[in-house]
Amino acid sequence: VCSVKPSIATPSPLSVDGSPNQGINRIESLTQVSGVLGCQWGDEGKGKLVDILAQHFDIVARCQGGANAGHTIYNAEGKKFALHLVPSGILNEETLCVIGNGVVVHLPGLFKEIDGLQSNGVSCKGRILVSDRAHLLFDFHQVVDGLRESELAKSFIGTTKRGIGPCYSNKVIRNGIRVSDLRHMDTFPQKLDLLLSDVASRFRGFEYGPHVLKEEVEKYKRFAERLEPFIADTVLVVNEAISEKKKILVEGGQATMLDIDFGTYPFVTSSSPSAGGICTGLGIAPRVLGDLVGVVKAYTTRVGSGPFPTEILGHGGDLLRFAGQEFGTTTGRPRRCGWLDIAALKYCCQINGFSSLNLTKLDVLSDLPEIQLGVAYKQIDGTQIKSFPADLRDLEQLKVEYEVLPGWKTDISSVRNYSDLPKAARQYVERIEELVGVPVHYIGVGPGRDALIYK
Ligand code: 2SA
Ligand code: GDP
Ligand code: MG
Repeated sequence: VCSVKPSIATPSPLSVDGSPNQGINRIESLTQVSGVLGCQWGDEGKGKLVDILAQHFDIVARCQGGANAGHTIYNAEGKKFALHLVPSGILNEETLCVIGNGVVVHLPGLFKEIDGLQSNGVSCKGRILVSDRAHLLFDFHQVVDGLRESELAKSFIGTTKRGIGPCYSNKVIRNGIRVSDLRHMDTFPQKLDLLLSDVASRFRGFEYGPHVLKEEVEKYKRFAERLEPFIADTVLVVNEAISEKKKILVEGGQATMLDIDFGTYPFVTSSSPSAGGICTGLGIAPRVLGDLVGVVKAYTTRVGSGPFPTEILGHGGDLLRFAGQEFGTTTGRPRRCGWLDIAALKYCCQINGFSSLNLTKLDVLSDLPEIQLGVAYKQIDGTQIKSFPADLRDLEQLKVEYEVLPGWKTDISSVRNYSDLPKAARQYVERIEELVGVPVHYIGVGPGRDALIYK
């Protein structure tokens, strides 16, 4: 299996003969408001593409999810950063990073992330804005996340235990606490007391009393002071930037197959990582949204429970996991691995209307003698299933029809031109394009910034 040592350069603006290269054309032709979204069950490598594209955008914005996300990127010196709440544009000094209203924000986590970035020489001052409408995710949400998972016993979801579901529950039930509430410390204790009392009455093991509230309120008074310079009406900021013709890149967390509506419910996250989540999570109009790039791994991974039709169990799955270093960026959990699932990818493209795809981690398949491609779903009686099943039982019972393609058995991690890829690798990419009907414009051949082929 080929090694995955990151290389360090950023994409060169000029090709060897001095003409602008394909990469810059691809990036510069992206629309004023563009987005990068996950096509599978997360960890497709969205962070890497966002970091690369961010060099050509004024703002990078997150619109949903929270610190459940784990986006791994490398700076120009090859130093690794794992981001959770801070958008992956942060390594580009000119980029403003926006945490939109649809994000759930755990302040201790955010501050820790900012401190970590600053101690590694990344300046965050004046470069991160947090929406005054975003909901605050408290430590107790994380505790509740764990308690709910324990209650579910064998049917646990496999959440990241970062409190995401419980925080969005409070938002939807309408007793959540928002960033703007930090400006009203007179009513803040009462709101927090209601939430904590509610948890204490629901979960017997949850200890709660006046001392706990007092401590938490004191902590949040300090947090409120520290957060103040970051707080903004990001709806206004983003819309004004759009009027001023600035370029905005939206960074999706998780992915469509984990979407609360379109994913494999209930084994999903609690937000909308699909196109619709961009408008509700940032407060921008659908008509300003332009290109959406779907990020899809050359195989499939999933962390947590739930249906996974093309999963490879046993040794084959272990091989892919180690070749691709498939371990959770946030929790370190081993990711389940399987073949690329075209039926799920088509469903995802239908929902999001991608203008192009970024096929990532093609290098990871380099040692395989042959590659399987899940091309369709069939019922047990052999009839083809036309749409992605909503029903978990249908998903568990279906059969996947596979095509077998030849492997290339060559290290491709230093290839930078599409025409230099081995024929079998090009065949694999082109078969995917043909089946899905969306062009692949970017191909990842390593984790580093320059390990990208523009097609
Ligand atoms: P949650 O915590 O409520 O959002 O979990 C619900 C489901 O969503 C999945 N989920 C993820 N899947 C892949 N990657 C995620 N981020 C981390 C990463 C995950 C990690 O980048 O590696 O470190 O484990 C992510 N976040 C949520 C989760 O596994 C549940 O299936
Ligand atoms: P995200 O959540 O979609 O941003 O993805 P993660 O960062 O959680 O996981 C993707 C992992 O794959 C990270 O460790 C990346 O550094 C790495 N990665 C991204 N693209 C490539 C690629 O093309 N090849 C290889 N080998 N690794 C990649
Ligand atoms: Mg991730």
